[in-house]
Amino acid sequence: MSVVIIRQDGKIEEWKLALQAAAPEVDFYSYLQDHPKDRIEAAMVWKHPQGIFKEYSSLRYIASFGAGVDFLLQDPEIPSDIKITRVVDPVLASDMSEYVIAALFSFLKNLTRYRSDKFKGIWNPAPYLRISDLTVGIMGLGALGSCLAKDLYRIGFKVVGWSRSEKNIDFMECFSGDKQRAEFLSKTNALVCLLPLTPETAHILNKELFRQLPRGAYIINVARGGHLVDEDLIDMMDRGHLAGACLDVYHQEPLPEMHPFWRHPKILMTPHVASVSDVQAVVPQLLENYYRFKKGEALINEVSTLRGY
Ligand code: NDP
Ligand code: OXD
Repeated sequence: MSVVIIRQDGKIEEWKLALQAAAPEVDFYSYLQDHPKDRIEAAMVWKHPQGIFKEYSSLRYIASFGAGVDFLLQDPEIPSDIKITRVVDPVLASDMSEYVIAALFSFLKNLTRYRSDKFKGIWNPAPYLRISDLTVGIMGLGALGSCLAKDLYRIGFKVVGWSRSEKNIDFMECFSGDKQRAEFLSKTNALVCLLPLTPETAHILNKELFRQLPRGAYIINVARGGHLVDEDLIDMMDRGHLAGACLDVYHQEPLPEMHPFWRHPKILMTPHVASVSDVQAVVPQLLENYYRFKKGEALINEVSTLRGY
């Protein structure tokens, strides 16, 4: 069997070398090189060029190089019988926790504000918050959200969580479904979005939701840009209802130069780097699925195309 690697971020060679070294008997091709397209049965992919899968008539499964699969499920040209897998990895989860913890401390201690004051030569001490002042609300208690909840609890944060199905986690209060969302939000001072992007969760971070948070709440969106209504965030920060936001993901990436987020003083921004799949950590599970596929066994970390994640 031959595998094609498709990604447009200049990282194909790094992944190809690691995969080839770990499985010398398999033929791995970059989609940019000449390759026998009719023999390709598996594709390992991160944000593909639209329409590319039509070229692979023998394709049987697609592995996302990341945790998210929204870019695959949004592609109407992928036949419904193609299996799709994603990354579930403890390194990815702990990297995400570390990022969110950094963002929370930056909020508690006004670091975004002091950084911008520094460039203006302003000396302006402001009151700060403590861990005990915050309840962190996590939307999405899956592989990443549940790891974050544990890490925050260990540090001493109060944590609440919201998911689609009911959860029972001993150290935190859990809410589920649309009916319990308002109660979850009313208890949350720092909201972390770790939901998959699906038709149900698109634009979920909007004015109506922000109004249900206590005044002065902080938003951390590390899931997908499509969860957020950008103008609503700006409006609610400018009115003083929200204290600020840390954003890692955007509707369009890279974020267009003229987008108001770039210059907004209450927004801390990073370029989709909260948690990046680590080659050494992830190669074994990509190969595990390759061997399972060869043996006709069920794949691990397969997503439900019906559920959308
Ligand atoms: P999981 O699929 O493991 O978890 C998803 C969670 O969201 C589950 O708890 C699920 O509920 C919940 N959920 C899904 N739909 C709804 C809904 N309609 N209402 C309420 N809750 C819902 O995903 P991961 O934790 O692995 O990843 C989450 C997302 O993080 C990824 O999809 C990706 O977009 C993003 N990500 C971002 C990165 C970055 O660098 N910025 C890096 C890696 C991932 P239930 O438990 O009931 O199924
Ligand atoms: C992912 C991501 O989904 O990096 O893994 O966003």
